[in-house]
Amino acid sequence: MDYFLTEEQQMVRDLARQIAVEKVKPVRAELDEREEFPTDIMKTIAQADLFGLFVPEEYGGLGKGAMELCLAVEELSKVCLGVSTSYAANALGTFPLLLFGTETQKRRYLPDIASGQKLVAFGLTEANAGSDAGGIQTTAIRDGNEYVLNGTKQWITNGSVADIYTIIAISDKSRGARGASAFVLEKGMPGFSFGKKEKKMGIRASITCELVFNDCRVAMDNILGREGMGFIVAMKTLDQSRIGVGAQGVGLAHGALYEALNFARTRIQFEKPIVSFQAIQHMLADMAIQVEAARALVYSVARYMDGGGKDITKPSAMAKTFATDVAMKVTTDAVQVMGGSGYMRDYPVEKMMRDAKILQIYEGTNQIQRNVICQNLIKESSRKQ
Ligand code: COS
Repeated sequence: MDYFLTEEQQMVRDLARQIAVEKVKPVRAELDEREEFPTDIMKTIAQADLFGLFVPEEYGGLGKGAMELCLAVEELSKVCLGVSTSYAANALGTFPLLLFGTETQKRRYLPDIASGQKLVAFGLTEANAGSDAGGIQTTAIRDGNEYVLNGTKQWITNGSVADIYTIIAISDKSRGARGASAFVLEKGMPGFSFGKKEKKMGIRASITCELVFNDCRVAMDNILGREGMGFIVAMKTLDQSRIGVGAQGVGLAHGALYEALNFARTRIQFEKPIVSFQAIQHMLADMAIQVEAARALVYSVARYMDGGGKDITKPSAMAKTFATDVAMKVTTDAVQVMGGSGYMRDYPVEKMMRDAKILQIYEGTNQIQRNVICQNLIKESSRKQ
């Protein structure tokens, strides 16, 4: 398939592909085994300017859009979802600044993000606020010209390795989710520390940990948007970032398909390569159809977003849901095609299958995405009548 990428988009894709193949592939199994954050790979990505892809030029970035970010994420995901998560979480953490930051906040934080000198993390989830994002209990109580933060954020990607954090906390308890506000924080602020580091099923080259706030004082200047806008900041951030999760699904599924295909061409059973058996051929054909369908949807939504498409909530939820369900199915089928070998750690598909599961969970479970999609369908149809 030719998706008619521009010359610049092809360059972004080729650069990310080169990093994935030359730097990530040789160490992915070791990073997974040791649950190690890919510090050196992040430096290589920074040198290639890929952290600046989604940052406007006036703040030191390359000023590109969702399509370019998806291409970079897809290439990294073909090889290692843990590395691609460590990279893509920066975009998630940066969107609140891009969408709601003041000029001063943007000038202060974005150049270091664009250069990759500082990593970013987004803190919304808590022990009692996962799918029910409005149920957050971390508080940000106004005291003079400051807010005092107390509470714990859970399962935060890039927690502890990031320098900049965009955090959602409740500043007015009486208003529930509508009393939430968003803040930008920095590592090292008094009262801000890191808690439990999680041990995960997959994406083990990505760090996930708690953020703990204990009377952490944050200046009023660090609020993003206005007081009370925190829930909207979070929802609009997720609208932007979910397409990147879709791109992760496309890349991961593509990677698993080609691992299975290459294996099937050389594995001999009944004196023939197993790829000559129709049972295997049909599985591979179905995997290829799903990968291409997911890619077509993700690219078309990314182009809609870059073209100034107004309501991105439903399309980005659709792309995330479809592509990540495809990733789970295709990685599972890749293990099946490869049989006993697929189940062993000597081959990468068992890791790919473990990695795929998180895509159906993070940045909103696929059940929540379906709720969002249908609520928007209902809204649209009532508008048309
Ligand atoms: N853009 C702008 N505004 C939005 C919005 C969006 N995408 N989604 C919701 N809102 C607004 C609503 O319009 C509503 O505004 P009003 O108060 O003016 O009516 C407000 O936000 C509350 O919306 P809603 O009533 O739909 O909120 P719910 O508490 O029912 O929850 C879901 C909505 C479930 C969709 C939300 O909690 C969610 O996205 N959950 C998943 C969270 C998630 O992705 N977690 C992953 C952690 S980050 S890795």
